[in-house]
Amino acid sequence: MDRSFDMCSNHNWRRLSYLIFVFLFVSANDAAMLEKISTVMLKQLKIQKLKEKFRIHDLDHNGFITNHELRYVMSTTDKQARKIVDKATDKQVRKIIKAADVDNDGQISFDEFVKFIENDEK
Ligand SMILES: [Ca+2]
Ligand SMILES: [Ca+2]
Repeated sequence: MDRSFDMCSNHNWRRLSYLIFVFLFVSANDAAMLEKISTVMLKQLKIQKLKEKFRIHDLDHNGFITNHELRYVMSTTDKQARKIVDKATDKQVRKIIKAADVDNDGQISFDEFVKFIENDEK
């Protein structure tokens, strides 16, 4: 129930963004403006995607990913990750958390998650 509602609102969100994008695209007439709009839209879409990703990992939806949540999600969503996680020690999982954990509170907030993924993509 909860999940289907989420999917529905994501769908609406995408549709709305697309319509806004088309509207701005048509009404803007200089190249610099167009470029600016597409950059903003891309960034928003990216953040939306990251939010979905973050939510999958944040099992109790308290806004933070803990050691336990990361371990659990990694072991259930990805076969390859499961192999690694099965072998990984708590210490290794903590290492992943630590790599992303900027304020050292032992869990990953959304901001930390975004930064971590962005660094990963570079
Ligand atoms: Ca959590
Ligand atoms: Ca943190």
